[in-house]
Amino acid sequence: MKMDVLALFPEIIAPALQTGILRRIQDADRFSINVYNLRDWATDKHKTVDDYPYGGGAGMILKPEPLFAAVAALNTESDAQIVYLTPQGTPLTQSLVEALSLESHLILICGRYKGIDERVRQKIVTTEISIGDYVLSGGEIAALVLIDAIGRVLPGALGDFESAHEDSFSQDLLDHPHYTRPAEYEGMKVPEVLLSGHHEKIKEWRHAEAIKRTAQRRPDLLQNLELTDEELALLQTSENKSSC
Ligand code: 6GU
Repeated sequence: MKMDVLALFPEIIAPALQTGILRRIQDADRFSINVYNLRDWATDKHKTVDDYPYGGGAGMILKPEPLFAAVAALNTESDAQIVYLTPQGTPLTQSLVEALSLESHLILICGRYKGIDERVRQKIVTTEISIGDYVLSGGEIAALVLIDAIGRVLPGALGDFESAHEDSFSQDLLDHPHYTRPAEYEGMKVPEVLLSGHHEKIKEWRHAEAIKRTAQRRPDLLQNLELTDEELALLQTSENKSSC
């Protein structure tokens, strides 16, 4: 996967790329990422990248020329998906992350101010993505969220291939509780089943806890699932318990 990022504040993004999994997959040549300052494609001596909105109003708009020039310079194979990070985009989900992780080349455009000239969207942007229903001061942090989420599902990112597919959301359920030593801490005990060594029972317990937790915290997620009779019975029991 090759990724190019266009930003007005590349320094927000660059340091995070030198840490953890993102560092490791770049070193392993699984992921090649470059962050560019959009000002490098400004054409005047003041390096102007924004201008006033036609029709008036508050806030500045990113000019079309630097964005068109930057994307033309970076999309050398003409095969890149051009992703614009904006609160108006498609909400980011794990399945969108996985779909994007299969692309060979992504160019991310981080907005600032009031956004970008509409003609850039019409002509070159292929995907618009939002990371949630709140407003950030710019797209850089959203880009970093997307980069991190994609990076960790790339082949070779996780030591244990399974762990990416076992975690929260990969099966549309929240994660089950986790415990480590000691087996008892200030009177609070680790559930017996986890100490039993009985792998089948542990798996069942974890699945049951994941279902209960999802029902309590994110019932909306369960609506996309077809629950088995056993799972439904489990929810019935835990509803009765929590209403006592
Ligand atoms: Cl992608 N950009 C900005 N500026 N704010 C956001 C966002 C993106 N996603 C959620 N809020």
